[in-house]
Amino acid sequence: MRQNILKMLIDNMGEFISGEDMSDILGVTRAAIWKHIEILRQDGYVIESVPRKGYKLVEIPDTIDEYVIKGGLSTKLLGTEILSFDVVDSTNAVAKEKAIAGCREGTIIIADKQTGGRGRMGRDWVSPSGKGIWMSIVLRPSIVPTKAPLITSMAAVAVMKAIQRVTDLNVSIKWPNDILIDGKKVCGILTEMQGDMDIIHYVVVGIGINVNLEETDFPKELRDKATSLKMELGVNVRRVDIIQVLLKELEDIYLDYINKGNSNAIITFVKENSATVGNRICVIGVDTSIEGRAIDIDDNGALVVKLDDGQIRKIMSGDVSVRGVKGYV
Ligand code: BT5
Repeated sequence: MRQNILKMLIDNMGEFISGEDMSDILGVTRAAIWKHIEILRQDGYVIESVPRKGYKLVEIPDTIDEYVIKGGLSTKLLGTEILSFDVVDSTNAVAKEKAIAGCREGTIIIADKQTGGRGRMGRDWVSPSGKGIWMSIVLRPSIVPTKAPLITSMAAVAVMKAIQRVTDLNVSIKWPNDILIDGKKVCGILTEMQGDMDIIHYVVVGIGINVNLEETDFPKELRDKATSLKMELGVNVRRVDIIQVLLKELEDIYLDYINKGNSNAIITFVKENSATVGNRICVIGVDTSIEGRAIDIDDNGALVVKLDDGQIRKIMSGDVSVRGVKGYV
């Protein structure tokens, strides 16, 4: 019921709706409406009430909460189920448990803080409370595992579009899983997959976005490599706004690909906004490392590199350093 009341308030944000209309439409007493409004106020919603006019939603809190996120969400698949936590070890770890237990596609695990946030190859991911988006999405795409890198690209495109739409900041994608502002990392994506040779059982897409972190939230060794939206803009950004736009963007891109099987739009976008393609790079893989020029991204989302001796290599994953003014960064 609270979700329905909230939806009505959000749909009419800034305007009054009478308690009588709400109780007629929702089929509950005006006293019940009032009780739910009180609880919403305790949760941080600013709701004005004026006799004979009704209730007016003035401000939505920026809490990581299922009700708040669902409040303005216009997706059909992503976020139908949202599990929100104050603290977890890693949202990817929780998402994997849920995926194995059979949760539905599109389930979101999101936390205000992670105590064991992870990057690739077990690296740490800084995830303090109240300042970032630490979120994992469970997908069950019917695609072959070789296409899995595309899922990371889809997430990168969605993050980039959401940041641009909400903040107007200039962002770029560093293949395969970083979003940069002015060469500094503002978002990392950790895609983990479970499947057989020819079928994917589930994919967990973990997205970490530094929204309102301050320089002092990062350990010293990261301060010249990492940034946040707030550090770039000088003002706080609402996490919930980014989450809602991001989920809608990702859903549109994902469903379009699943329905049509065509990755052109995704790849073109990644290439056009790439901090990698066209540059001299160094890729450190699990057991090899190569240097050359990144020349393309193929249909599966793999990076195409031209080595100095003219050989062409396709890289599915790895750590890429892009040659910049300070050497490779
Ligand atoms: C990544 O790994 O960039 C993937 C990060 C994914 C984080 C999300 S948060 C939600 C979900 N749950 C999880 O547990 N993880 C996912 P990688 O490319 O390996 O980069 C990791 C490196 O980035 C670290 O070794 C640091 O150098 C740097 N780093 C750590 N925390 C950072 C932060 N908050 N912002 C920018 N850089 C960071």
